[in-house]
Amino acid sequence: MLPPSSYLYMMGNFGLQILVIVISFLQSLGRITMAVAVDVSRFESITMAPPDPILGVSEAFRADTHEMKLNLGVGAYRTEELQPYVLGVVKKAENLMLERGEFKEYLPIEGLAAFNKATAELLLGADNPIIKQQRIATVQGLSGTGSLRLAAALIERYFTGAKVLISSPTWGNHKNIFNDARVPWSEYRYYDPKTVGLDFDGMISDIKAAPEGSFILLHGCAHNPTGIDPTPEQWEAIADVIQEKNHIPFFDVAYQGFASGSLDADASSVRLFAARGMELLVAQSYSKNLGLYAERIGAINVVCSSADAAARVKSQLKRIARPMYSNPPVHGARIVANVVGDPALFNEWKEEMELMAGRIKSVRQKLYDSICAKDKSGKDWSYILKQIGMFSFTGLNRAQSDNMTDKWHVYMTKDGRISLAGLSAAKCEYLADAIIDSFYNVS
Ligand code: PGU
Repeated sequence: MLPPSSYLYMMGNFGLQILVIVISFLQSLGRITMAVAVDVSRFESITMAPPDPILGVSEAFRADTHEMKLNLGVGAYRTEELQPYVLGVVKKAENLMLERGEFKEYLPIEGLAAFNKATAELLLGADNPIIKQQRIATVQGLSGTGSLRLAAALIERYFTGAKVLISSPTWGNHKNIFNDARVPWSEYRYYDPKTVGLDFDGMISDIKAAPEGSFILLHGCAHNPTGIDPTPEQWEAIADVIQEKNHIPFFDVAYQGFASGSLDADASSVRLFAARGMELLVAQSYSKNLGLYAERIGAINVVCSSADAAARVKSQLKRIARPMYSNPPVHGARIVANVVGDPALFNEWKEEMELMAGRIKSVRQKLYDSICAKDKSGKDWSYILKQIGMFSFTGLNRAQSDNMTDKWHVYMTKDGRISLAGLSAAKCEYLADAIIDSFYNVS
């Protein structure tokens, strides 16, 4: 038998025309569908992305069925029963919203006015002259991450080529944010493994050595992942060198209230810089302190030297936000505005925050006591107590952290960070055993 193409050849041009007419006729009757076989995906060149170093830990935890498993990966507050916690004031604020029958129409691009007012006041203090002088541009963002991303886009657009200096180490997503925004970054020394403390001299000299006009990313309080913050005197010296070098401070405030239990004390670093008349950027998040993780509520604030500059900066932040996500969600913004704007709810929030911060401090103490009681080697574990906020930077290396997960079912990030917010008093002894085993038996 000849191949079909030979018959077509033999039919000649005329035969081909007849064939085309017949196919067209059958197609018009719907009898023939022309299918193109797809056996190679158009997305073939896309490789599998690695799991996220922090959020990927929760996925692995969920897949583990061991009864002693413990999720100390993500920085999310849990109760003593290790259950997620919705704050009482959040429930009250949500009830208020239902009673008022509030609408769901679009917010303006810059977000809810009452939220923007409340968040700037919470950051700087309600009676700060900067607010009265309208020198602050505040735009509601998609929580801390989205707010940082807006600021990164502003830097890329108006300070092209300027570098952002980030601490070594830092929250893992900082690098992704600046990479995706095409903002060059480099690191300044921060953590000293020898003292398990701050490498203050290294930090100062790296900030000094950066090209003039760089952005210096600082953790407002409760440094993530180390839990090590500069002292008030060290903050002054950091401000000195930043001013000297004409750098622009860029604060990431994701834990206001969680470091000390006090909202004002935890904002003191930002306020110190602002009081010097410096221009600065501040990204805020309400994920931790109000437990609004999934509501994605936060803000980007730019403190400027004049009201006029602040108005222009705000207009450009809005211009950046519009094609990214158009305008932000309203629910979390109303919760924050209701809580901060109502004196009774505001006080209740402070009490709940003290409670959360207190529970973390007490498991920190219990973990330290348990380790000291079990470890007879004389090793100094006191850094666990000195660190503040949600995390403890254990100093465990990658192999030791793997042992924590593979042998003990303790899920944590591979940099040796554990979230004490996910630890209960009941599990401290177990965690102490896991840490001691990993520290001494894995190199
Ligand atoms: N900045 C710092 C220093 C943070 O630790 C976090 C959250 C954020 C910003 C962003 O928080 P938003 O949720 O966008 O408001 N870090 C947590 C949460 C998990 C994550 O990586 O997003 C953590 O466990 O480090």
